[in-house]
Amino acid sequence: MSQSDSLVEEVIERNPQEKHLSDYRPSDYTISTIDLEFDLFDSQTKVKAVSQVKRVNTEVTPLFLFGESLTLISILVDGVAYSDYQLVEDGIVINQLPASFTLEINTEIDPVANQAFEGLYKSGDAFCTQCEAEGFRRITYYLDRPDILAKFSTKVIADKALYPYLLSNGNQVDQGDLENGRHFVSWVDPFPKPAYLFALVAGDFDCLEDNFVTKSGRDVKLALFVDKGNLDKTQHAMVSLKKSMQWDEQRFNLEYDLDIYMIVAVDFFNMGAMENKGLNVFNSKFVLANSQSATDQDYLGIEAVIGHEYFHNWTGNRITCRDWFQLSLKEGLTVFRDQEFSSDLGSRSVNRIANVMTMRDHQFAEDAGPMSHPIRPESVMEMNNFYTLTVYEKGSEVIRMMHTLLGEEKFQQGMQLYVQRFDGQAVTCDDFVAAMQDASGIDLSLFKRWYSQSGTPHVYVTDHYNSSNQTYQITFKQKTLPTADQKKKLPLHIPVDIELLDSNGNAIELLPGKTNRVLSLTHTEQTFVFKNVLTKPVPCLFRGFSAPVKYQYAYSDEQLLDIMSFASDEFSRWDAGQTLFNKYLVKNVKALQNVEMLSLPEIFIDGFKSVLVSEDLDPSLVADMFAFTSENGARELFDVVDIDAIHTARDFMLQEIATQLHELFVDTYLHHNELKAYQPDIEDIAKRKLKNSALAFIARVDKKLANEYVLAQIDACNNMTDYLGALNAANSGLLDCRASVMQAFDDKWFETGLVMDKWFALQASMPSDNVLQNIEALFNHRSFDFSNPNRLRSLVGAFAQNNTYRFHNIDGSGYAFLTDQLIKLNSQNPQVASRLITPLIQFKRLDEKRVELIKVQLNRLLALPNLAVDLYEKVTKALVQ
Ligand code: B3K
Ligand code: ZN
Repeated sequence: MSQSDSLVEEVIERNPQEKHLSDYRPSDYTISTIDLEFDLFDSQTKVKAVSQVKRVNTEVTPLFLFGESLTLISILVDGVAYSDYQLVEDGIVINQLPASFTLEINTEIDPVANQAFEGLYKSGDAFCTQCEAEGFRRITYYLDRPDILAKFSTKVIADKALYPYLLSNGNQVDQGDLENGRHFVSWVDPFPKPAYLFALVAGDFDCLEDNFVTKSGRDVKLALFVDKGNLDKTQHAMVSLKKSMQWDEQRFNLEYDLDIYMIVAVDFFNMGAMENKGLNVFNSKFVLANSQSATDQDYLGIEAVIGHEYFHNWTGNRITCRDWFQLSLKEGLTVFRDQEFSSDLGSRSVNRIANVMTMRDHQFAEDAGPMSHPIRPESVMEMNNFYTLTVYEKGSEVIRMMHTLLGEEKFQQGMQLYVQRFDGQAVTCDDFVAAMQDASGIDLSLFKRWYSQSGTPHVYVTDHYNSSNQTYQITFKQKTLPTADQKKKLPLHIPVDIELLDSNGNAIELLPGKTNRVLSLTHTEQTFVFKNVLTKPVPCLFRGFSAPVKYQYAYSDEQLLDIMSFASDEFSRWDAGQTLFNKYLVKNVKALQNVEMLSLPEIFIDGFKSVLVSEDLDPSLVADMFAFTSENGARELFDVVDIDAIHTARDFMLQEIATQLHELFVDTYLHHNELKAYQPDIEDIAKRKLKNSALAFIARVDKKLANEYVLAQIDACNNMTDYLGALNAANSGLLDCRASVMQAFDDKWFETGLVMDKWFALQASMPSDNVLQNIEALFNHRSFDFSNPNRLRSLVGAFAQNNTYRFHNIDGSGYAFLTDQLIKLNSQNPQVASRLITPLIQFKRLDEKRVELIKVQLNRLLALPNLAVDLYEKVTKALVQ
């Protein structure tokens, strides 16, 4: 046993225990109402919480309430001071309580000292809260668990001049002036809710107001609060909110339920946004946009996140989770809903491709790494560590598979039944599946394994065509490899949406009037036979990515080109292009390892040439066809990951494509480079996307021409997408103008942190050996702020996550750099640290040297005397994997 191994064991022994799904017990006590009063001061905020509490059992058991970083002032039971309690490490135990009583707890908290941004904290000059998952316990002692649903009322008191707006959940019921320049506002939320949905905001804002009339005719007030001076960046968010409200009525028959819906944008926020009842708090990144400051992708991201949080009002708030292991009940479902929203409003294929890229580039790695867990995890140390791609994105894929198996109509019947049965309750994933099964009559018992089994299934496909009896036989074998958390794997219910192309590229009719069919793969091995197939067909497999699996079929280049040209599903066309690219990537990596020549055949180039010249393909799809598997995604293609060979082979292929199609890229660029008023609509977004993709390819080959184009584009452009597109080409192509255009951007935008995030991310992704020195110098940049999570993600996160080759530099400098930042962040904001560590823990298939270098860094973290549980959970799992 090495020294580092023994350190792991020692630390594991003295550290926090995991909580298990199987240990769930209903609470001994319930709380029907809680009346909160906040007297807001920077460092000494007073919180008074008065709850109506009932014991469920006859036996007198102590009441344990969670609490963290609180100063207790007093406890009263039925109005009388109470002293039979003990303060313990993570809360308070109150003894000898009656069966039903009024509990008053007075505490004091320090919002300014709260740099973890969980509980009540200050973002700039405003007070705001973040309670999910377990932040409410940093506000007062409480039964802070999602199955305790209570009616909340909140009175907020603060200085009137500094905090003219005092907001909380529900409807405003009272307000007034107090002594010493203070004032109060009172709110009542009529819907019982768990504490994680509580919110409070106090500040001075600009406010955009609007209204929405629901389909039953109720008038809802909409209010969007932003930092002063930002009103010109709120229009798109408001329009997105109204579209979300309308879409949920039309597609899911779900209507908003309060008289007011508020969104507040703050600059200091650990994630994207939070769906607090009636009072969403958003990272300003997902609210603020105008043509000058935001890219097309920002516009789309805002629409999606506004939709996501709004959709939570039903899937999350009205019906919530029984316990945190059920997180995917609300998150997987709500991601599915926001993906459908974006697809209905924009291009379905382009949205699908983006979602699948996230799965392949990141979720597959998580599922194969030390943090592997099913979408409904079975054990958790720090809940914040489970807001993962698996719970969210794979969770959404699981809902999507049910949608594929049931069809839209039955799926919607399932949703209606789910809402009818469980409105106002805290329920489980099993409850959701039962509603789907009962409403549709479709047996989902085997399907439910997706909730309890982790890992990405591999599906191996072979086929046989018998010309004498014109039958086509296709065989699927499924296998899920053991994962860090789970050794034994069972076969899953995998829907395979399939289409067969005949020798002319026409889709064969598989069901009356239909050219596709969804096969249900439920066994380890299964064969399906198609009759009356006149010639050997080309199978289009997993159309629309019908299941989150890795599949393999020995496609010839010609077959892949057929799919690229003729598949009826645009996703399949894109996917065939990816498969073709991956095939040659694997070949070239092997060639490098065997010291052989690299190559890319003519048929490959010709195939992509026809994509580029095609007049009927959506330009956005064309751009995606040229967005080839990233270095992260490529790692999934190998059992042993050779970082250098993947980088070199991939770069060779991109260079080859750029060189051989250079003139066409120039034509494409010029063709789409129109000067017109900026509109973030799908047609224009698509054109800009393809144009800027072409520009980056041009920058690989003709530096002089690219330099000209970049300067001209910056000079002429009237929007951030084109500005950034030009900057990206200058940066990735290391063009002569790079330094000057980066400096000009900095001079123009240095006061706007959100815009500078794009610049920091470009700096972090610079393909140059001195990128790390550059990044280190940027810590002193006038726009950088280490305490702001957005800045950190843009600089440190973008480097570690996207600049794969440099992050994994064999001298170990990338690993040491990231670890230095994590050590600084550990005590300040462990949640953000725990997100940034991801690329450092997914090392299992790397070469020995890199594995050793990474382990040294992980052991540095483990040796910290105050290592936060967030990091502890990941570091220990990584070291024992
Ligand atoms: N529910 C929140 C995420 C909370 C994360 C807590 N660490 C946002 C969302 O998924 O909509
Ligand atoms: Zn969510």
